[in-house]
Amino acid sequence: MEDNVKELENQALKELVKVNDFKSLSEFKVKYLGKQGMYTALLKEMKNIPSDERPKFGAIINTSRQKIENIIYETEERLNAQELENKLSQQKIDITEPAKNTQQGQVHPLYKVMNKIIETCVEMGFTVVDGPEIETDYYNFEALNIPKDHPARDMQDSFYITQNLIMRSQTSAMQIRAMETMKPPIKIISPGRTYRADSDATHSPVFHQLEGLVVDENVSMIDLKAILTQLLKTLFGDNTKIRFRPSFFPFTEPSVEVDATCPMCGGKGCPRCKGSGYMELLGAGMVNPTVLENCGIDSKKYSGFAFGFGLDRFAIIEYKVPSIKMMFENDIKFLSQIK
Ligand code: FA5
Repeated sequence: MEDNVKELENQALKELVKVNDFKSLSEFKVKYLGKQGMYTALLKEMKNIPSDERPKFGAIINTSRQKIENIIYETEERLNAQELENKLSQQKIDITEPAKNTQQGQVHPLYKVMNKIIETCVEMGFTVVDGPEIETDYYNFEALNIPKDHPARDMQDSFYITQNLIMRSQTSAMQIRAMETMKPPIKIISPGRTYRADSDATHSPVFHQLEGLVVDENVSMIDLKAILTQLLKTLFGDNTKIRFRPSFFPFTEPSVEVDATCPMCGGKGCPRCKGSGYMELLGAGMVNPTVLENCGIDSKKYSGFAFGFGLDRFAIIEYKVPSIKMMFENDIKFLSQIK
């Protein structure tokens, strides 16, 4: 019996060495270990030997069977590795094949301009602060010296949510929030979305402003002009003409409006600039002492200036775009032309 086991084992080992694919391995398993297999047949023969010798022979058969099972496992590993190697050698990567065209996104022109202004301001020492787009009447108007029923409210046709809540019509609301929470010296900018019931080639119901505020001792109109001139020259280059015009805002005194050469006619005068050769870019002025006091800042000790850019106007000047609406239409053909 012992010899039979040894003989079967040798025969199995000889065959197993020759197994070179999964099909023959599976056939081998059936032939030797299956229900009708040769090891099972050997076990069945145990009934012919004396019962006291059966445990000994049972152990011999099981040890041999275990040996074959281990080699089957190793053969499986070998075949898997072989299969992987074949796959890898057949799959050749052609690194000279041109890549598929994928559409690459880019920063919206408006945000390019906004980022450029922010970078320039940060280099000039300004800190960026953010504020809510839905404002209370107090921050958007009252604290800025525009009480209810004041005619100055007509300058900005605003969207009200409730009697007291408004889609902010100007980032100037952030002047108040900054002065309430910071102590002078204050030097901040606050970019963001603003809303007004306005619509033509240079006005959009949703647009973007960037507010600037400087409060310290001895701040004067000279500082305002110097900072804004430097900022605009950095943004548009030295050839762009800048014009300061006297104006009125209830929260600044004196106030100015600042214009730059019209991008469409280069200053000659055209329908877009209504013949003036200039396009209005921002409002500015010395912070009204009443506003400083509204925020708990001693107006005898401190003074300040503020400015509010229309960022969309900047963008259409920078990229010579005929209508502000094109900035909001999400026309990929148009947007992808602006690099
Ligand atoms: C203001 O909004 C003041 N808060 C600016 C200011 C800040 C003055 C600080 C003094 C001190 P004004 O209404 O002029 O001002 O708007 C400022 C700029 O926003 C305009 O010059 C223009 O460039 C832009 N703007 C105004 N309305 C629109 C609109 N509907 N669409 C696009 N841009 C607009």
